[in-house]
Amino acid sequence: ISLILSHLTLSAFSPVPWFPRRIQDLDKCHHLIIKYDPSLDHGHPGCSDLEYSKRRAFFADLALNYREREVYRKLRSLYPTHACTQYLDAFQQLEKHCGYREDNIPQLQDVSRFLKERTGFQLRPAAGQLSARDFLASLAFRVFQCTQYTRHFSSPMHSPEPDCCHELLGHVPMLADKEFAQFSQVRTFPAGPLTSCSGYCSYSQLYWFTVEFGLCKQNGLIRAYGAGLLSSYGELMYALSNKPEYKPFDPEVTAVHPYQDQAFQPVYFIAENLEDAKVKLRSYAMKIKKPFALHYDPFTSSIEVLNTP
Ligand code: NLE
Ligand code: FE2
Repeated sequence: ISLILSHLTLSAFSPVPWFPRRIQDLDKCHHLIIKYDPSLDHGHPGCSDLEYSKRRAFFADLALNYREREVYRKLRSLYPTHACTQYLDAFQQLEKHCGYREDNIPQLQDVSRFLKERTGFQLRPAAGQLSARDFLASLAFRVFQCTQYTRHFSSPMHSPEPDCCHELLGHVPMLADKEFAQFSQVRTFPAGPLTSCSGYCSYSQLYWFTVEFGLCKQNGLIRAYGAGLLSSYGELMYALSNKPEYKPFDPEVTAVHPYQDQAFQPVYFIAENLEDAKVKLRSYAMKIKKPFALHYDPFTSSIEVLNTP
């Protein structure tokens, strides 16, 4: 009904009502007739069969999620002008070797194998959005915890929470870059999540304004390297539109800048380049007093505590 109404409203202003003109427009032709749905039609033979209804709902979800290709297609068209070169290089590799395609959602295990070979990062399925502490602690082991569900189909261009589009299109390509992988690992950040609350809090903010929403300069232009931007068509365009406020990336300032995760960011921090951001973070980390030092042993994948009192 809503589709018919919106067509009628539109046709009051324009002589030609909306109808699908390109095959991709069929993503918008998804309105259902539900009068024979088993949950509503009491004469339906499967009306009281819960298993049957569940199975139908499962397939209905699959059909609706078929629209995810819209997220991929739109973002991909923006990357050449909005994403940093590290991202573009890795994305090309992922399309070549890892099943990144409009009509395919790659398997976590295949992507994890790909990353492991390049930067030692591994993906691990998470049941949902994790606490900042658990999520950040995983990075110390070069393990990236990934959500498995997809965003609601009614809002493909922005999601306030992570979903598999965000992990696969936002984070994975950047994690395939050696330098960025180092940057993401907890050891390069101040104090690390395990040492003290103040260290932990500033770590969240630094992570948020770099790994999630960071911008950097490249050949005199501003480009995105933050995953929250690279997985949101709406915010990626907004972030490079000159409408938001921009500040130079400076760990001292960024670490105390409040952040919100409800809507587009009002402020973005611009790094001179990724190398510079890493160097600045390191020297900021050196200045923070830590009650003990940590050492990560890559051979045993374990963290050792050094110099305990
Ligand atoms: N806003 C991002 C997106 O739409 O993909 C997700 C951000 C998660 C921190
Ligand atoms: Fe994220």
